[in-house]
Amino acid sequence: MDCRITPHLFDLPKVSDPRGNLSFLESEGHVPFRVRRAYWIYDVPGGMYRDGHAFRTQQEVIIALSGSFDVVLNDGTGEVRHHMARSYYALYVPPMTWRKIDNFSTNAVVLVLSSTEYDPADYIEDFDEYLRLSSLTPSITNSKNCPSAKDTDIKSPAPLPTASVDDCQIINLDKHHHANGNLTVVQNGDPIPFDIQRVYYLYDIPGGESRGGHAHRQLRQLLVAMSGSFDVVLDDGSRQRRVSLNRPYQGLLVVPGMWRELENFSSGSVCLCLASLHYSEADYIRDHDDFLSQIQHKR
Ligand code: T46
Repeated sequence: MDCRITPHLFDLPKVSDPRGNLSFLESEGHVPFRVRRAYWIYDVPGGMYRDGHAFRTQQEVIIALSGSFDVVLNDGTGEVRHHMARSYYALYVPPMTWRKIDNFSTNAVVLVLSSTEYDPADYIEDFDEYLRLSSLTPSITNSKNCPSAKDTDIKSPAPLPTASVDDCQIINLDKHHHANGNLTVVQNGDPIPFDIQRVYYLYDIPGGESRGGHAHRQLRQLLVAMSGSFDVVLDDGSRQRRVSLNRPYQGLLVVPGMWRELENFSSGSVCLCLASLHYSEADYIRDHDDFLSQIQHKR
């Protein structure tokens, strides 16, 4: 694991699968800080740019979920351009780094994981001011940046809670309109009722594919169609409900104790999941009969 405090690209896990590929990042694991906020930029007209700025304290990790764009860093000695075009690598950007994003392809989607909640006072919008402040800022040691083990990891299976398909809600997320692309943000606890411990996404999905038949014992998730569309079929053991997702500013909150299948993926779709726990196979029930018998046992 690379813990440098300098900006750097790093590889993400890529689980290759004929049903579509999957990559994931864990807070204070692959992401070398505690994730407090995730936001995504989409509907950017091809060729457009987002203005440059630096953050006083915010660290971030930037990923191309779809399409491509360039992240351009400038510490005052010249520009360093990172072309972001693959969903299985990410760019770490430390605080006090001037960065802009440009050269958006059509249908590009940027995912940013941030170490801070939104705070306009953290922005430095003027490049000369940035240069002045960065000359005064002492260099940061890398030790506090290194990942540590999380006590949210599941060690042994928890009992399966009972839930209703009606407990899974559609959450309409804010859409910040901008001529250079729209932006949607989710912070820990707002509007999701959990902290983001893990982010994973499904991509390169052949049109018409299905995946995901299982239930979780404790995991809470927000599923978002970052691109394209798909259906989520929820099953609480008594009733089924089908929810179609097709907007990057709409999420489906899936509660524990719910069997779910993802179906009817459109070509080019990308499914983002913000998850309340690190990955643990102990949290899965992957056999439907086993799920039904555990649910019926409780009713
Ligand atoms: C869900 C649906 C919608 C990891 O190592 N870390 C992770 O964070 C994830 C999500 C997966 N993996 C490994 C475990 C498997 O070896 O990636 C492989 C594929 O995962 P899985 O078979 O669980 O993929 P899906 O599409 O059936 O389910 C996934 C999520 O696991 C699940 O939580 O709700 O997407």
